[in-house]
Amino acid sequence: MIERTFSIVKPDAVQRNLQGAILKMIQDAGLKIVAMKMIHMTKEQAEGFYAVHKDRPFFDSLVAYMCSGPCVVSVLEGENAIAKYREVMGATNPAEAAEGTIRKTFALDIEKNSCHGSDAPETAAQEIPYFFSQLEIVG
Ligand code: RTP
Ligand code: MG
Repeated sequence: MIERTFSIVKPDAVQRNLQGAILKMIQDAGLKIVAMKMIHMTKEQAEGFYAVHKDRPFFDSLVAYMCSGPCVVSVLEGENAIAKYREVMGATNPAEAAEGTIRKTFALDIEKNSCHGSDAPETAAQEIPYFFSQLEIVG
């Protein structure tokens, strides 16, 4: 089944000039980039994006981090893209991430973990239009 998922190369990775290396890992896994841009999130955008976590103790820190510098947001397409990209990213905590994953290779800690990927079809369906209009996604 061909799916689309939403991806963020997070500020810690862009700040270290790793967006090319991370996008290469994504592409090497067979995922196709069908939309992409750089953004510097406002506090309101980050709060809205991570609203599901608003009652978590790490919420304020997470929002501040996501606004701390630019990100690369993209839409990825491919066979089982959602699960496949979660696999390429590795576990949230880099200490628990498998060898060869983005987070094992590049993440700094459980918060500054270099990438985001949608966790389910319903999440992807919300997250993609949060940052991209239909016109910005190529066929
Ligand atoms: P993401 O949503 O960014 O793809 O990451 P995820 O599903 O693997 O992790 P999630 O539980 O949704 O958490 C969202 C992001 O919040 C930060 N976080 N900090 N300090 C902490 O204990 C903690 N836990 C999570 C991470 O940046 C995580 O990716
Ligand atoms: Mg998540």
